[in-house]
Order: sequence, then C-alpha cells, then structure tokens
Amino acid sequence: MFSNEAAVDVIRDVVQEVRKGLPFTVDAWVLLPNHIHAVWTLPEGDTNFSKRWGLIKATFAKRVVAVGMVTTGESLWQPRFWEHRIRDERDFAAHIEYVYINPVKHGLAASVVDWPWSSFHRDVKRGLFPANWGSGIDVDESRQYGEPTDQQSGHCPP
Ligand code: NI
Repeated sequence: MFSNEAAVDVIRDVVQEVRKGLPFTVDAWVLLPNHIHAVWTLPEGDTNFSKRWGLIKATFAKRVVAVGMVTTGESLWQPRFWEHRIRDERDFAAHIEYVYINPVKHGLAASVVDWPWSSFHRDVKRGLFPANWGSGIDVDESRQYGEPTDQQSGHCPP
C-alpha cells in the first residue's frame, strides 16, 4: 500500500488530523509496503495507544475509498499490531534505530538514507543523525520487534 505515493500523502494527513484531537509525538516512523513501524510518545498519564491507531486506520480506510484509490477499505490493514512500551532511554534509542534501519533490513533500500518514507530525513535535518547513518549497524535479531510473519505479509493490496 505504501509504495503508492498518494497513499503516503493520505496517511501523513490522517496522522496529523488524529494528532489534533488525540495528541502524541511521532518520535520515528517508517512506511513500508506492507507495514509501518513507529515510535510515539503519548501525553503524560495517557496510554491510549490503541484508540489513536484505530482512528488512524479507520480514517485512512475511509479516505482512500473516498478518493477512489480503492473500492473498499476492508482488509487494507492486517488485523494485528504489535505494541511495546519503551522502558528507558536506551530502549527508546534502540527502537528508533530499529525503525530507521528497517527498510535496509527488509531489503527495500541499500542504505537508510535511500528510503524516502521515513522520519529519518527529518531527524537528519534536526542534526540527530548523520545522513550516512546506518552503515555497519547490525540489527539485534534476538529481540522481538513485531515484524509481520511471512503468512501475514502481503495482506495489504499493493
Ligand atoms: Ni519491518
């Protein structure tokens, strides 16, 4: 789905809209053809991650149908998501790095900077990462990051 440039614009708009009603900070996110990885910070005392994600999914589905990109919003999304609460600064940094290196891990880009649909570019502008970041960095495969399994991947229409 997110290999489609128009769909990328829609999801970006929808996230902005949802954030107006239910604030959260997008610390990092990456859009991949059949899944998304994101690190969010919710307001103090608010842990309602699922409500936000549900609203994003529902609004996105309605929107892409409305603009005629698809005929039905059903089955646009895998009916699962994986959620992990960040434990500390180190865990936070590890997850952000995992998000940014993901297109390389999935074989979709040769280097992190080559993947356009990532907040990595924003963070480079902010001086948080060098533009050439990611070469020589190994993903810790022993950790669980909620990647879709083979059976689940490809569920979304291309
Ligand atoms: Ni992934």
